Amino acid sequence: VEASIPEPLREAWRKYSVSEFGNKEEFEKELVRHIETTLARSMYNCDEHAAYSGTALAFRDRLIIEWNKTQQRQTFTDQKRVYYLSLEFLMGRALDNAMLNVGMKDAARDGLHDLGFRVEDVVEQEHDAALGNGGLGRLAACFLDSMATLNYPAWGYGLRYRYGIFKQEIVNGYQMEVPDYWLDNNPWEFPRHEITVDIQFYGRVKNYQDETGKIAHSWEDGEIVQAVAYDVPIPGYGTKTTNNLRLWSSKASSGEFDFQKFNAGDYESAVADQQTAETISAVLYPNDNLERGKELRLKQQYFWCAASLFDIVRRFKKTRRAWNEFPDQVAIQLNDTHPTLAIVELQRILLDKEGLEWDEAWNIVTKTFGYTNHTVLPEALEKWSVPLMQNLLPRHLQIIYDINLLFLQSVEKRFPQDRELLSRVSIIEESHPKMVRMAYIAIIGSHKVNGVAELHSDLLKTTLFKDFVKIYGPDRFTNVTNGVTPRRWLHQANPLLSALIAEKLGGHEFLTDLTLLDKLEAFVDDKDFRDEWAHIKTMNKLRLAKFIKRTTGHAVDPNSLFDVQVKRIHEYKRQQLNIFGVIHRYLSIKAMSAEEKKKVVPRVSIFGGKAAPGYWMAKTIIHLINKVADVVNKDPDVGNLLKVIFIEDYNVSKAEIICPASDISEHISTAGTEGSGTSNMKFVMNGGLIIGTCDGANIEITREIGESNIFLFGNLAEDVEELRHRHFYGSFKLDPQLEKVFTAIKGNMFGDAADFSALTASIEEHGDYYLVSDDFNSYITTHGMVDEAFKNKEAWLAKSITSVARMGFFSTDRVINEYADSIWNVEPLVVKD
Ligand code: GPK
Repeated sequence: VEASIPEPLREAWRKYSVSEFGNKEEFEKELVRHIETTLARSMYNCDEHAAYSGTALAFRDRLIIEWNKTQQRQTFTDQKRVYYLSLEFLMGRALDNAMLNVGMKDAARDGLHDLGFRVEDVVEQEHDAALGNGGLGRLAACFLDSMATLNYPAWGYGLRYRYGIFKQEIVNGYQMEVPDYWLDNNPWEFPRHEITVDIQFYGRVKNYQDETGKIAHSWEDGEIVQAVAYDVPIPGYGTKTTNNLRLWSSKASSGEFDFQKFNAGDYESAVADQQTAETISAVLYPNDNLERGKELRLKQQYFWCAASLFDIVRRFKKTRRAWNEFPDQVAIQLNDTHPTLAIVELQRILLDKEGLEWDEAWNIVTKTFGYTNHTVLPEALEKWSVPLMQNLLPRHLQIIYDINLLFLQSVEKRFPQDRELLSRVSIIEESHPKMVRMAYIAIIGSHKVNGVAELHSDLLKTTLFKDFVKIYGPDRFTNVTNGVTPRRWLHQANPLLSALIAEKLGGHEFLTDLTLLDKLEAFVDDKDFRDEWAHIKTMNKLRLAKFIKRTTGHAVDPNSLFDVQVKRIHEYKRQQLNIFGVIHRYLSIKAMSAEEKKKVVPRVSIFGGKAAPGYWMAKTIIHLINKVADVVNKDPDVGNLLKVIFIEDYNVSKAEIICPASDISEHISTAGTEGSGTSNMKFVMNGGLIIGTCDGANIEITREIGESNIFLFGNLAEDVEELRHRHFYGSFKLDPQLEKVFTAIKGNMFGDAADFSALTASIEEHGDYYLVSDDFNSYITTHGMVDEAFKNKEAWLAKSITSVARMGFFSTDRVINEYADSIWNVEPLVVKD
């Protein structure tokens, strides 16, 4: 059915086409209309949450109008589009971001004020959209913001989880997980019940001869689950472009399949099948940097890849172009290996559905895909068991075997007689059971593979993917160093600083060209400017102090040095090193005379982050932090010289309060383990200094801001292997300062020592894989330098201002332009009004 209205009838449409509110009064009118009709409330019955819903609905109307125009424009110009496939989009709240990106926050503030509300309180009513674990998911969210802001025709594709990342509660010092049911009254999604895709699982492959006598394959029987599209508008900053994030939700197929059971009177079992289907998009797997090979996870991956590919191919086919033009119209970026099946699925569609020859199809596939790797940690590399895949996706496994065969034959031709090489690069690992190595499919099926910071990309080339560099040459591998969006992480999170910078630079252009920050260096010695800078930091510390008081009951002094480590809890990120350092500091203070104590720089050590529910060591670290906090915070010998705070349920909206409030933040992973890190960038952008190892993007941050503006410590990546080897085959000697810390723990200073024995043993007895002991001395010494530096307020301020001025490189706008030029080959769609 043609859904487009014929030209003679379009006059009426044009006449009544909705328009956007453009000022305070029009906003108020829309707000009241939504509250009184959509929400069925009134001025006698309007709390902050209703004010939030009304405001969100008013803004969502604006977004969807621009969304429609953007989509029409993109369809009309028909240029190449980017599709960003990510299992995680850690969006956080949308309202404040929408107000700022659309440029109507002042109108909303004034309008809400007229009606009896404060915009800050209204914005806080929103539940975070937490469809991600950590850095990988937040990077995808920053990318969406930059792609829209830069006017790239770009869509995100993900899953609409009913439960996002769990909510963390701390009970008696232990992490407890509570489900995050977030979908009720979510104004930001538009269900598209008319956009559905049937997704097949299980079944078998039938081989047959087609008309030409060629052997063809079809995938038959099995089960069908339906994918339903939900669209989330993504507004760019200062542009009309509003892109789309399409999230798929699973539902039982309404095909004849199920009706058989209903008709047979088997109502209960039919409903049970329905629930099974809905389980696919029910929950985000809460692991970060870890893969666990669960069947449901593989189902999620295929469900999402197949629905997205169907959608992309459907859109392409409407243009009636020849298949070889597909890569000129479509670029698909794989956010980690999670969407690797998309490669196999496109090959299947082209072969089995569209009848292309293998080589022609494979050529299209490899030109279309790019793959981003985010970690070198072996436990994060995805492998799926062959029997599992055989059962769930029999045709895909066949295609994987064919890809592998052709690939190995080409390797064999170039490197004859190197059987070792062949078995090393085979997609199939010859273990029991055999395993499919997803990263290898992603490399072989893409034209570019990138890491996320220079060191990380170098390590990929020299270690994990070394053989592939030999086979394909170095050009297939590249680096695109991560960034963050300055709209959310400077403008939205730190309105005071953003306003001060705008005042000095004569406007907010720096938000879309972050390199303009370099103009701030001219003001480093300007007394008034410095005072204001310092004042803003204090205000932001006060805001955090209030938040801490409200949520933990602890009073912290904003004149103290705020030392922050917020990120997922992981042994490689080494929160244990931090808390051992805190214990060391505590013991030192307790041993001081009253006179000595006067010289101590008061500190607040702030922690936040979730542990994967099954990651015992990470949970033990959380437990230790909370137990240390209990003891330290009520010790009168210490008073305000040291406070330890664990912020529960760290998430995006809390990060927006925390990042602007740090004096120093910690990015202290074992050298060579952190892909990039992105919170390091957020903290420096907000005028905080950092202490860190020579790892991930810390190295490039140092290069940009200068060595004198960062506190680096610890062993280098190139020495890690040798050190680990020595721990095992030489003798292990615990660092003497760390030994004092362990003695305190073992003396039950922080509760039952048995609770922490696994943690101390991993270092003393099991080889200290993360080099906590090796780096401890350097870490403690460097914190001493931080204290000394903090005493010199003027010098500290100069470092803070200089660092911000030099952070221009770390905007995701730069990152997206690099992807667009070197991987996607797409151009922005410039909009004329
Ligand atoms: C990497 F492999 C993974 C993963 O499963 N989850 C995740 O958040 C992170 N990451 C890296 O650990 C960070 O270093 C990096 O900055 C981030 O991805 C974005 O690239």
